[in-house]
Amino acid sequence: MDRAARRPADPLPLTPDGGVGPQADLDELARRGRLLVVDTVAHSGAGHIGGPLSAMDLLVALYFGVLRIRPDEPDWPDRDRFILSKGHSAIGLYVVMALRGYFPVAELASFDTGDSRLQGHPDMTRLPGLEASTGSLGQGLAVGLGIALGARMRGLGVHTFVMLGDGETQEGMVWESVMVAAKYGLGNLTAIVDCNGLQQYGWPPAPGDEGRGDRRDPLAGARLRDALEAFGWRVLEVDGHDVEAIVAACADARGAAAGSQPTAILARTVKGRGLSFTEGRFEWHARVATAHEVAAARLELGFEHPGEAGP
Ligand SMILES: Cc1ncc(C[n+]2csc(CCOP(=O)(O)OP(=O)(O)O)c2C)c(N)n1
Repeated sequence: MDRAARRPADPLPLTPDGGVGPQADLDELARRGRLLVVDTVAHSGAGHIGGPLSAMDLLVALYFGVLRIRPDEPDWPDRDRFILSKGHSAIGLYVVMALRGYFPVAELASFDTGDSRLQGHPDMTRLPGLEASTGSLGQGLAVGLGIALGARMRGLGVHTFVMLGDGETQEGMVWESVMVAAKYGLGNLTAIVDCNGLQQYGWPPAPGDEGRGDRRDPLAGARLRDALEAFGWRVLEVDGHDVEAIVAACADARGAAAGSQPTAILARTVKGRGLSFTEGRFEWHARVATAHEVAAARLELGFEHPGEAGP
C-alpha cells in the first residue's frame, strides 16, 4: 500500500479537532500515546521507540497537567515554554501534541515524510507549538536558559521546562548551561531528566568488566544528583511513570521564587516502558516494530482493534 495513503490505527474517542481534551484520564492517555508511537513508527518505517515510551508519562503530565498553553493559539505570548532536548523522541512529543489538540491525530501518518510538519526530529520552522529545533544532543538546555533569562528580563511570568535524556548529560554543553542558569538564579527554569539509564548503545564496558554486558550510564542516578547540586541546582526525584507525582514535582519547581535556584527533576524511568518486549532493551532505541509486534503491542496495551498500521 502507498505509504502516504496509510494512517496509524486510531483507537481514540476523538473530539472533532482530533484532540481529547484536558479532562481525560492521564494514565489512559499515556497508554493510548504508547500505542500511537509504536503504530506511527511502524507505519513510517523509521523512528525511535525506546526513548518516546520512556518519556510518555512525562510528556502527558506536562501537556495535560502542567504547561499553561493554548493549542489553538500556539504563539500566545504568556505560554509556558517546553523544549524536548532529546529530540530523537519527537514522535512521543507529536503524539501528545496531537492528543492535546495542536493538530489532528490523523496527521501522525505523515511522520518523517519529506514535506511533513512532523520531521523525525522537531523542526520549529514547520510545526507551530515547537519552541526549538532539536536532535543534536546537548543544546536544548542552552536554548531554555536563554528563553528563561529573556522572559525574566521582560517581566513575563512564564516558566520554561526542558526535557533531557540522562545519556545526553554527557554533553559538555549541558554543564555550561547548568552553570550559567545557576549563576543567574533562574528559578523560572526547570530541567526534567528522563533517567532510564540506557542510551543508544550504552557505554562500552570498563576495563575488566568486558564480560558483563552492562551498558548502564555512569551518570545515571545518584551521581547526576550530586553533580547538579554541586553546580547550585535544586534537585527533586520522582517516579517518571507516576503522572500525578510528576505533575506535583513540576508544580513544586514552578513555585521556586524568582531569583532563586533552577530546579532539576530526575525522573526514574524504564526505557521502552509499557511493552514487555521493549522494556529495558537498548536495541529498541530505534527499531521498527513488525506487524506481529504491533499486534502484540495492541493486545498488551489493551486495544483490540486490528487497525491498519504495521508494515
Ligand atoms: C550530539 C549528538 N551525538 C550523538 C547523537 C546520536 N544519538 C541520538 S540518541 C542518542 C542516545 C541518547 O541517550 P539518552 O539521552 O539517554 O536518550 P534516551 O535513552 O532517553 O532515548 C545518541 C547518542 C545525537 N543525536 N547528537
